[in-house]
Amino acid sequence: RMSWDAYYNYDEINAWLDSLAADYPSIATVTDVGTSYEGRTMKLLKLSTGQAVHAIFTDGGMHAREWIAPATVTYFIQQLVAGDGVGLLDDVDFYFMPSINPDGYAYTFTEDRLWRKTRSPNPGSPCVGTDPNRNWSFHWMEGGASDMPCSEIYAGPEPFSEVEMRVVRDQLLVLRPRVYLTFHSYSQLWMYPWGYTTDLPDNWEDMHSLAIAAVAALTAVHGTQYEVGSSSNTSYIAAGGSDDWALSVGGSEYAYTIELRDQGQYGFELPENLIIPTAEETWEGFKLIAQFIGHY
Ligand code: 0X9
Ligand code: ZN
Repeated sequence: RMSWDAYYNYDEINAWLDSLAADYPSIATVTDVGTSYEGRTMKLLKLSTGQAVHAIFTDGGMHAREWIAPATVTYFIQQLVAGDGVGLLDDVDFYFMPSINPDGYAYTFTEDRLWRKTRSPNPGSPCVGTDPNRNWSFHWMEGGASDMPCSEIYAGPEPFSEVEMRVVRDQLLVLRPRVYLTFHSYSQLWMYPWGYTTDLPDNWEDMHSLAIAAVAALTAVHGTQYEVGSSSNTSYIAAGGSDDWALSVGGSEYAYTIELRDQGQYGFELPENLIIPTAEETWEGFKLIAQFIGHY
């Protein structure tokens, strides 16, 4: 029903998630876990055989215009239910939320293709929206974030002001996944914390070496090059990101922000014929992480 030769809107993604629970009842469970500011239902998909010890939580679409992220995350889901995971589901429970900024994502289909933020109004300002990846509480507003509502990196009036990020946070607090993956675009970067400082986390070497292995698997598919490093060292300081929160407050052992294709030729407007090449190479990196977690 989804074909990955086109981008799908929010309602289509939600309908597809529901269809998985019906088509694969022995492994797929879909739960409504919240409602966006404008009233859209947010769904969590769990893929599990009931045997696994470890969990990987994967989200996409935090930034509305980064369409390749939900497309890639839904491709992972398709591969897993279609059996390309070969044994992966026995070792790892997978949790997916492919499009965690529903109002922003919908807005990019109807009003403004390059919208980034949420769609909640800012009292006293004509500008709408908060940057969801500046809105998490760990070292909130300490760098690379703005307190001005018209900014593209507006952190919000307080941590977790955005209901959509509270919904994701609350799932992470319950599930406490060993691995947290958040898919963005673009730049071809496989990044780990911290974003709020150029200091490195205690276990950065483990995160670094696993990322190197994932990128090697990715690159082997089509030759696409990725850079690996902490987000502040590979790109810029930005506090209030979900990855920093997941590694610290959320208790995940591995937290990655992956910036998918490309390197700026098309940027956020990656053509539909590049969805499959992007998704299939990233799937190899994703699988490597899952296999590692399943065995160690
Ligand atoms: O700035 C961001 O939120 C991410 N880049 S994007 O172009 N997709 O907007 C990078 C976030 C990296 N992680 C942290 N800074 N914590
Ligand atoms: Zn982003």
